[in-house]
Amino acid sequence: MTLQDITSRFILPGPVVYHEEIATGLINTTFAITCRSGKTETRFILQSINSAVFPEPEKVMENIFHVIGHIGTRDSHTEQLCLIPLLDGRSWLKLPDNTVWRCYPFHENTETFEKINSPQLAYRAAAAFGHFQARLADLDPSTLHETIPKFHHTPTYYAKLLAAVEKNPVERLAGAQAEVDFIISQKNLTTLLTDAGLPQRITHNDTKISNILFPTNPNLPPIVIDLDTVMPGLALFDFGDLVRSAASSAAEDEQDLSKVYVDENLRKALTEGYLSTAGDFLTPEELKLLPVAPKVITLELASRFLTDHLLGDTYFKTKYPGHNLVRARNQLALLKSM
Ligand code: GN1
Ligand code: MG
Repeated sequence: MTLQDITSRFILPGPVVYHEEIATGLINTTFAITCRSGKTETRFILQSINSAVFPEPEKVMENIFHVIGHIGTRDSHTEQLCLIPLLDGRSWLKLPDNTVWRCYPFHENTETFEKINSPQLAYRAAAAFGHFQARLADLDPSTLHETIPKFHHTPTYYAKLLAAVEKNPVERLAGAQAEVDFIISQKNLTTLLTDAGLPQRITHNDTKISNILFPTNPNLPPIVIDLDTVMPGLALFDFGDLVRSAASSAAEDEQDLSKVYVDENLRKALTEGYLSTAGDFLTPEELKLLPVAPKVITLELASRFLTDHLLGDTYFKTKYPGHNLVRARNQLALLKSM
């Protein structure tokens, strides 16, 4: 099936005259497509869901549809989040091979960042993620599917790393032993969030800084994107992952580890921004564990990248050999600075 066959199923303003791949995400395949109608050109995001990562992609779409609908009843800014319907009235296209495609409006005049260095942007991003959680606080978490079981269950990732070490299927262990040993030395961190009896909420679960669109007009609120992992979770997973990605002084795959450390000004701004919108619903137990959450999630990501390296790079997209090992080392450098 060609891209043209796929786009012809959606209600778009005209034929697609141009497309380009956006290769920043680590999981899905994403295109920016341009449709022409008369003299007007309009861009859209067309994306297929990685069914190796999300074995039931339609459940991902049901979650997104449900969450967008719920937010729509509470917030007038719903143009921020919407799905372009298909000609048959559905909201996503399922192909016989289990591939699912969806189409979103392209938000023009916005920017994304792999890293930021502005406390103002950090504050705004964190407030947007907190606001996202707040708007879903009255939706029963059990109404959403757990599309990737135990997605932020850090002890499970720790166990998966040990299994990969044991198996060493592509014989990369020797080059990664120091990183494995360091993660093992941090085992006590793995259970701090999951075993604390914190309340289940609906969370975003992928709050990295590149999943926020910043309008170039600073008076407009940032837009939370990539709702694929919206599902039941802990509020602190989102906060921890946000600090992990947005308070880092360098991109997630910076190789010069002397450049990788947590920027305390950014961390402070993220904490204040998050509490400005989430402070009202967080429990005292959640507030108590807030400072440690970034460490747990950074260790989790280091474990995930290292496991994928040891298993031969089957999960995260890589751009060069050893990319996942670079990411793991980067995350461990970040962890050590926290
Ligand atoms: C993946 O697809 P993307 O790039 O938004 C991953 C996240 C990781 C992130 C690390 C479904 O997110 O959990 O934190 O890479 N998503 C999934 O960059 O595994
Ligand atoms: Mg994602």
